[in-house]
Amino acid sequence: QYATSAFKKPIYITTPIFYVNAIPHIGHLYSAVIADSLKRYYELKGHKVIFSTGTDEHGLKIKQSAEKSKMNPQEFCDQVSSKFKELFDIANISYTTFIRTTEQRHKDAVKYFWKCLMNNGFIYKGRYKGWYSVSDEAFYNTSHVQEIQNPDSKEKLMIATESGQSVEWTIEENYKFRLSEFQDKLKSWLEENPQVIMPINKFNEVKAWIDSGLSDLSISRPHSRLDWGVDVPEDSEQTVYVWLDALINYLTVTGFPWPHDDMNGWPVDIHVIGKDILKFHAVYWPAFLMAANLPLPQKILAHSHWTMEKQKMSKSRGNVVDPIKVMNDYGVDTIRYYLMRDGGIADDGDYSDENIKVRYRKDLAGQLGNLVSRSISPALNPSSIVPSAPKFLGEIAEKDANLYYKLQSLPDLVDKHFQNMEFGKGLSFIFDAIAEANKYFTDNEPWKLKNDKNQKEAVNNILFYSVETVRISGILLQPVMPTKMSELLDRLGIQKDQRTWEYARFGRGWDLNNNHNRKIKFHHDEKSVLFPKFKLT
Ligand code: ME8
Repeated sequence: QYATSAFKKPIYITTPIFYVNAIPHIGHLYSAVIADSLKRYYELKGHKVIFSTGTDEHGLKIKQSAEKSKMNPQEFCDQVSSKFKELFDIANISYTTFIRTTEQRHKDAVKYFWKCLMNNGFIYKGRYKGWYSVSDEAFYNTSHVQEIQNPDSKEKLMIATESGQSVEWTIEENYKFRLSEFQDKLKSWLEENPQVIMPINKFNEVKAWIDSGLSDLSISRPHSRLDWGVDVPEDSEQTVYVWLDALINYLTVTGFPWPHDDMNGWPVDIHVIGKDILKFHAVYWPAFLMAANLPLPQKILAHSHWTMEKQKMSKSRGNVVDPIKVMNDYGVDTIRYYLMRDGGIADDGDYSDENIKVRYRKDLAGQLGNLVSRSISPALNPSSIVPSAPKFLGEIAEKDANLYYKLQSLPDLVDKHFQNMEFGKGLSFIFDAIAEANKYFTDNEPWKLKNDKNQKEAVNNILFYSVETVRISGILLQPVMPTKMSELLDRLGIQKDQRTWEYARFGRGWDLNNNHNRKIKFHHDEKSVLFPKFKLT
């Protein structure tokens, strides 16, 4: 029913579009780094990729934030949106589109989509009586709110149980979407696509929501309450609900409504989102798309959150990490690596400066950096030429076997874990191989053999295995650490067109038959060490 077309469509990856009510923090960067790493990974595997990110600029929350800053909403949005762009540029987030919901092309797409839902009979005028949270921009049933004592005063306060945000009692006329009609269709969608929501604990949550029953959803708000948004077509008394508006960004990016048959990359292959917005993406969004007769996303990756000393990061607690500052302190690729290695996919990850330092000291400088220095060390290899490849095409010597088999299986292993969105695990296999190569180097003691002419081949063999580990790891780590790995592969003299995933296979990088090896261009002075020991001691 929702089959994709036969031609090879580009892979389409998205991040959430971020609210501009506050400046970006490390959690926002996390979603973007996951999506960017996936984008680069698919590119290395030869796909064309559309990668969108951007900012969510409508709604009461934004309007109120602008008022607090004494700015007009558009100027306020321009200012904060540019902060996200700046962050993503610094972090090397290689988006192909940065979408803002205040752009005209987006407003047009929202209106068109609304008309599709209307024409297909899924919208009616109704009345909403219930709770609304401005902070979540979400409607809540009475069964999803609770009364608490305000910690700052003695007053009672109503909050949404799920998010802990305050809610207010709301009675208003608005348009409703017939969500209740989609319960069975959503159920079969999940049954037929058991991998569509990852990880599995999030899939189960969605299933439970759907099983517990779905009521119709308000999808507009009276203009008198909300005027910062897109007008409902043919009814300027109503403004489109900010979540419907926001979700449509994913269509806008592809040029929806498509003027030709070509859907321009639609549907989305991977929506990267945080667990806080799972219901919007995995229940409401597929239902909206079904109602508009459009193909559904192939995968929704709902990652967990970063906490700080096990506490939720929040501005009021003052435990929010400034991503630009930490990239300044530790380096862009260090932070990208840390986020991907230790970030929570199924369970929350606890952010700690100490752990960043340990990752840097042990993995990046201690293992990878060390292996690079050893492999290209002028002391062992004064010619700076990649040593002759060993005759591994025949029999593998016993002392080489461990490392050889590790390297040989590494690309597929990493591939498997990236496909399963287990980035931390994928990365751990790469660093296991690097650690194995360091151990191999130490055990074989090439520095003891280097002056013995009869041992030249043995030394070359050790150096070859070390360089080959660096080359393979360098290729596989590119999605996560693009700048550092580009520098690393430059040092090894690996041509740009030989850095794709298929070149990560053992022995692929060198012209083995000709014995014609590449010149390593390296500068082995302290200043150009890949992961210098500086400041992090
Ligand atoms: O929800 N840890 O925008 P938003 C990890 N505009 N990721 C986190 C995080 C944390 N502590 N905090 C936030 C919105 N995130 C809507 C989205 S999409 C059509 C509209 C990430 O600015 C995570 O991806 O509140 C979360 O889903 C997103 O930021 C929420 O960003």
